[in-house]
Amino acid sequence: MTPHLLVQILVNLIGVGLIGFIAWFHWGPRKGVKAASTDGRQEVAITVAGGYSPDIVVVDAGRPVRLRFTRKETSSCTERVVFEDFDISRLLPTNEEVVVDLPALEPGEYEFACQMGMIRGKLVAR
Ligand SMILES: [Cu+2]
Repeated sequence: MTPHLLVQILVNLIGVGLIGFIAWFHWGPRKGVKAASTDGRQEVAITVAGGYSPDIVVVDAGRPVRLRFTRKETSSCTERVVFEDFDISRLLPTNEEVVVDLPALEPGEYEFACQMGMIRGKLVAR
């Protein structure tokens, strides 16, 4: 085996590894972010910029939830966040924190999205 061939094999292996990493990064299992607890209420801050970050929020079922949205962009796409399950629709002015309080949740998944439903996130209550 010539050193040249060895380098080629190495380069190919790195390439395959990178592809694997990218696939895992985009499509691999996502755990979501657990809401922090402060005196009985669970809170999580969500940044809105081309998407919701985090876009999966894990909360305890049976306790009220407070979400703090801050939209860091001016794109009209995300100017509203809609929680269909709760009949909640809030305007998110750029760089202003908007608090969304939700009642204690039954275990399950609750989606939120921009008004056109293009950008999505979800609450997972356990
Ligand atoms: Cu949108």
